[in-house]
Amino acid sequence: MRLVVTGGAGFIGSNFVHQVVEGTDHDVVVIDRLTYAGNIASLAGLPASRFRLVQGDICDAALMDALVADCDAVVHFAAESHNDNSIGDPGPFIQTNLVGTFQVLEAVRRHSKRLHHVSTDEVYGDLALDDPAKFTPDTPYNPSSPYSASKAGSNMLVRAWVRTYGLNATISNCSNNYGPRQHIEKFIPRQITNVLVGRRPKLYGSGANVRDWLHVEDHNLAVLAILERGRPGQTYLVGADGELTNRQVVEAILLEMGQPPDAYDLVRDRPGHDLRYASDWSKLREELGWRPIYRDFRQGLRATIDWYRSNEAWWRPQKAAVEAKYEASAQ
Ligand code: NAD
Ligand code: TDX
Repeated sequence: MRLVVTGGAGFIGSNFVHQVVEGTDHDVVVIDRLTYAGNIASLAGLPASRFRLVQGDICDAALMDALVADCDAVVHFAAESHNDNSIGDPGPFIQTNLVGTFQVLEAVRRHSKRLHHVSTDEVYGDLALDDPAKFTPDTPYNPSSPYSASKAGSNMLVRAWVRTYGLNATISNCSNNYGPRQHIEKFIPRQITNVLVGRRPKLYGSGANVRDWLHVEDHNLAVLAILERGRPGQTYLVGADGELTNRQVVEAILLEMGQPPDAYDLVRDRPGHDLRYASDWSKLREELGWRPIYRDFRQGLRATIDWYRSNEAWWRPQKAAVEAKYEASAQ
């Protein structure tokens, strides 16, 4: 297939492009606006015969139309993706995640192409720390932050285009990803690079919030399986059954990096901070045979730490500005 990959210079999208070009016969055209979160260096080394980067905005209807006309399927990763940024300035989230997804949908509708929409478990809201329940594909949306509300809205648009126009689209809602090429504003790379530059890791609130960590390559294998074999119109949840408190994650990072396990600071909590996410991903396992390959979080974390150690040029230029922004909000 010829794939258009939106947001392919970001964390998950760039890993997806490498996995597709190196592991399948599909060719890729990336459309990416190269916001602060996009990094052209994440796409280095890909063969020109299989891959092309177009710098542009998914909100640009004419550009999306031209790109979609010339492909077999669209994999839609592009988004404003950071909860903390959405609390400070929601505008770009409404623009890219809602208006941008609308333009993707309209281009796909005009040209009758296949679409896979990449979304998050955060659309379902949060669970109490001791709640045995898990999100299922039928759980009603109940988002907490401007980010997750904009993603829930984008999912709603996709569902409406499937029902009203018969669009051949699927949706995945995934748990927290970790791995190489993740922007250092995010939790795990922020703490790894803090240790590398001699700062103490920063935990929001008491550090008791829980996330279900999935390696980015496993997420992308799920996206590929759904793209190739998923049933039209369906929603698939993607998770790892790897729930950890943020405190446990920071302790693991400190241990792996040879620091005392309590060498972190507790800082101001995120307003509206979701407590815990947990997803029932049995539909993906039973229908498409997917299951995570990275079963051992500590092993995946070690490889991720090694990647940030070995790729300082990739993240170092942004470190001071990212930390200055956090400091300004006491985080
Ligand atoms: P990211 O912020 O690292 O990358 C987003 C990419 O989209 C960047 O390259 C950016 O330049 C590009 N982009 C932003 N606005 C654009 C626009 N208007 N036009 C074109 N390109 C634009 O995000 P990520 O962590 O890789 O997340 C990718 C997708 O996966 C998002 O849709 C996100 O909601 C979803 N998701 C992320 C996680 C996670 O843990 N990171 C988990 C579940 C789902
Ligand atoms: O410095 C920090 N300290 C801290 O305790 C940061 C940056 C975060 N945290 C906490 C907040 C969360 O409980 O760590 C947890 C993870 O934070 P983020 O990396 O910001 O991720 P989260 O808000 O959970 O959202 C992520 O997963 C779902 C992605 O950023 C989203 O794009 C995805 O949809």
